[in-house]
Parts: sequence; structure tokens; C-alpha cells
Amino acid sequence: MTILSADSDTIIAQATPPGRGGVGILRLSGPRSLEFAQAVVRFTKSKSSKVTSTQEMTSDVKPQLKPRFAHFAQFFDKKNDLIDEGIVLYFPGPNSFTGEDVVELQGHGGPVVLDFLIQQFLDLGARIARPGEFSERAFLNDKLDLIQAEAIADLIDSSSTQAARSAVRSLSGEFSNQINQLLESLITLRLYIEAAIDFPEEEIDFLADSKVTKGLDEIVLRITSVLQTANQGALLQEGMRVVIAGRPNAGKSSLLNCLAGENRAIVTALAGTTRDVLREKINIDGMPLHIIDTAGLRTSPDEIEQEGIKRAWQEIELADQILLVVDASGDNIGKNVSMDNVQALWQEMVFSDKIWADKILKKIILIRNKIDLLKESPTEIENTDLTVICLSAKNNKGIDILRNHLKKIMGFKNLGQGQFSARRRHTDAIERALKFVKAGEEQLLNAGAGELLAEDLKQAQNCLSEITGEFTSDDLLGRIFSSFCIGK
Ligand SMILES: Nc1nc2c(ncn2[C@@H]2O[C@H](COP(=O)(O)OP(=O)(O)OP(=O)(O)O)[C@@H](O)[C@H]2O)c(=O)[nH]1
Ligand SMILES: [Mg+2]
Repeated sequence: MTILSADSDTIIAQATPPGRGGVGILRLSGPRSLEFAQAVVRFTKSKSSKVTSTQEMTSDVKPQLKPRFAHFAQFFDKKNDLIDEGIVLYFPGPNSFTGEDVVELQGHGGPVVLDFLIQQFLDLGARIARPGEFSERAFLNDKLDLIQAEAIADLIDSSSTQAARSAVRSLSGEFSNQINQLLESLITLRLYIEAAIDFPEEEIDFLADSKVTKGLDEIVLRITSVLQTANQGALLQEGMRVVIAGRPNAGKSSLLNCLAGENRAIVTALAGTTRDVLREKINIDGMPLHIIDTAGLRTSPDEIEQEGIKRAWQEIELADQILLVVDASGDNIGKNVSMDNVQALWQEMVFSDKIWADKILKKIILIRNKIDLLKESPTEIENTDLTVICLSAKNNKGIDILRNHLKKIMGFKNLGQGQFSARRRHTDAIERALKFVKAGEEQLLNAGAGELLAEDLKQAQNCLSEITGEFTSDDLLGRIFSSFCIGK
């Protein structure tokens, strides 16, 4: 399991958002939750003046909180002055969200009241929870795995119904189950190979052993399929990164403004207007997208511009899609432009042989901008190996075509029942696992090397275990949970 251990502090945080609201909820978790709650909470007559029980009337006896029972109560400060009244709920561990003793106080949702109430618990010895600490404790107490904990944050952060649906599927364990099944097949195969290696006198021919070759093929297929779903899930949750690139003055910033629906970037007729990277998170019918405007690519003596261009290349390398914007009127690029033309154009801008050029070319959508100057109508053209979208950013014409195309690329409409939320951290680990399994397969095919295959399968297993948190460093856990909101 993990190296982190839950500390024994009792923590408190407001579970509802800050600000004013009908109800405000405080949550306590840890060994002294009940003790602290008993010091603050007092039972009293219910609102209908009926006595709920004889014990609930006595104020000098510790209130007995029934597990999972909604008590109406009053909350007092240490001088015995009334702070608020509301509901108190007690969830004894391990049957609680965190696995520890948890108490929830539901009072009125005013910031002053809630802060004052929190202060009582701090005075008693509780401490304010760190962001994500409740979920972290749930993870450390095996109430959730890491995928499920992340799904909680994703569910809260969802920017569309689809994203929320897929996050709740991950939370319910759909993604974890798939990873666990993969792990099981990997471990079974690995143990079989290792057991065989342990009996060298039997001279095993792994290559001829159909159990090994079939098993490997099946694992590769299954990892590939999980990777596909996870990639979709990550795009849906985190948003596709779409980088707008091209030569100065092509109309990149104008395009960003169109997609964002407001004038976010400065647009001028001067080439070299955009110097820094500009990011906008937008939503196309619920699909989150990060649109990134970059400096025009050219050789420039200007130091600031050079830095901007360097940053543009960094963004291009990380992009999921690249909108390569050209000035259709000035760059002499017609509708029948091919990938060869784009390659030539690209090379003019790259100024050096970047080894990743091919990988990048595949992500390009060519935007023929400024078609108003040619009196053309907006359109989308699917040339053999390249999608070309003709539009006018200045006149906001053809932007819908681009939006629909981006939706199509992501397969946004086809999200089926099996879609779960995922993060790039997960897809990255699945990709690494797949690489190890494939490398192991190679070892087997080329050298009949069972030992090396077993080692690769072990590495693949470690990669997949990182996803659920079975095999994860403290550092990574710290990073994951610190991105949660406080009170979760
Ligand atoms: N006629 C016409 N002009 C456009 C169109 N799109 C942009 N422009 C003009 O082209 C000029 C450059 O536009 P920008 O959006 O700043 O271009 P850019 O690619 O961001 O330029 P840099 O930031 O300098 O790299 C401005 O004068 C825009 O008004 C278009 O569709 N049609
Ligand atoms: Mg610009």
C-alpha cells in the first residue's frame, strides 16, 4: 500500500461553499470528533416543543449522538452563549466517508456564524483540514482508491453534464474495475512465467506456449481499449488543448476572440502583436476546450518576440490539436492545399529539423483565414490527408464549422454508457504500461527471453498500480489531494 499514513489529528472544515446560504455544513473527522461535538452541541426541545427524549433535555450531561441519526440541536460557545441551532449527525468510523469518526453540523449558512462555530472546535483542539484532506483520509483508510478520490474532485469541477456523468461512473468504480481486471490478468500471466522460469531443468519454450502468446495479445488489446476510453475521459474532464499557431498577422488572435466569444486577445494590423501565450477555457456545447493563442512564428531579432516564439513551440508540442492559421489571401494557399504544402509551410517556420515534426503534423487542422478578401464562402474541405476550414475570423464567418469539427474530432457525440472520467495522469500511466507489455512481447519474439518478459510485465503492473494508488509516491499523492477544494 502507500507510504503515507493518516495522522491522528481531528480536522474540521466547512463543506458548503463560502458565502451566504440557507444551510452551512461543517464537517469534523478524526478520533476526537465525537468528544468535540459533545462539547459544543446541546439537545433541547424540538421546534414543536415536544421533548424528543428525557436525555435530550438534560444540558449538563454529554449529549448522546445516535449513529446516523439527524438530531435537532443547539450549538454553544465555551461561555455557554448560543451560537446557532441546526442538525447534528454522527457517523462512527469505520462506517463513514473518511473511515474515521465523522460529525456533521448543519447550521445556518452565514460566514460569521460558521467561522465562529469553527473557532469553537479549533479552541477545543481540532485543526483546519487541508484541501482534499477528507478524501485523502478516505483513500488512506481504503474507503476509496485514487481514481475514485480524483473522480470526486472531477465531479465537483465538471463543466458539463457529460463530464459529470462520466465522473460519477469513475466514482462508482467503473474505471477502477477495468484497471483491476487488467492488473489481475497481468499478474496471472507474470506468475505463470515466473513459475516456469523457476524450473529451468524443464527447458520451457515460452514462444511455443500459446498460453503466454495468447495472454499477451489479449492484454495488449485490453490495455489499448481502456486507453481509448481513458483518453476520451481525460479530454472530457480536462479539456482538449487546442493551440492556434501560424505566421504573424495570419489572424490567430482574431480566431481566439471568435471562439471565446469576446475580445480577449489584442488584435492589430501589426505583425508580431501577440508576444506571450494566452489561454482561454471555453465550452462548445458542454465540451471543455483550452484555446491557446501564440506568438506568430518567424525569425525575429526582438528578444521579447523570440521568447514568445519559444513559448509558442512549447505549447505546440503539448497540443492535442493545432489550428494552423494562414492568410488565404496573402499566403497563396488554395482550397486544394495538401499535407505536402503544409509540410513545406511548416518547415519554413520550424527553421530546424525538429524530430517530432511528424507527430505534430498529424494534429494540424489548416485554417484558411481572411476568405472575405477573396469573396469566398466559409466551408470545410476534407482533402485526402488534411482537413481545411475556410473562414473569416474578422467577420465571424465559418466559426460554427470549426466548432463542429472540433466536436467531431473528439467523438463528443458518441460518448457511450461505458465512458468514465480520467486524467492525463491515468492515460500516461496506461501508455507506459502498454509500452512495457509490447517491449516484453518483443523480447519474447526476438530472443525467447522469458525473464525479460516477466520483468517488463512487472513494470507494466507497477504503472497500472499507480493509477489506483496501490503503488504511488507520497509526492504524487500530495499533489493530487492539494488540488481539491477545502472541505472535500
Ligand atoms: N480581412 C480580414 N482581416 C482579418 C481577418 N482576421 C484577422 N484579420 C486582420 O489581420 C490583422 C492581424 O490579426 P491578428 O488576429 O492580430 O493576427 P495574429 O495572427 O494574432 O498576429 P500576431 O499576433 O502578430 O502573430 C488584423 O488587422 C485583423 O483585423 C479576416 O478574417 N479577414
Ligand atoms: Mg496575435
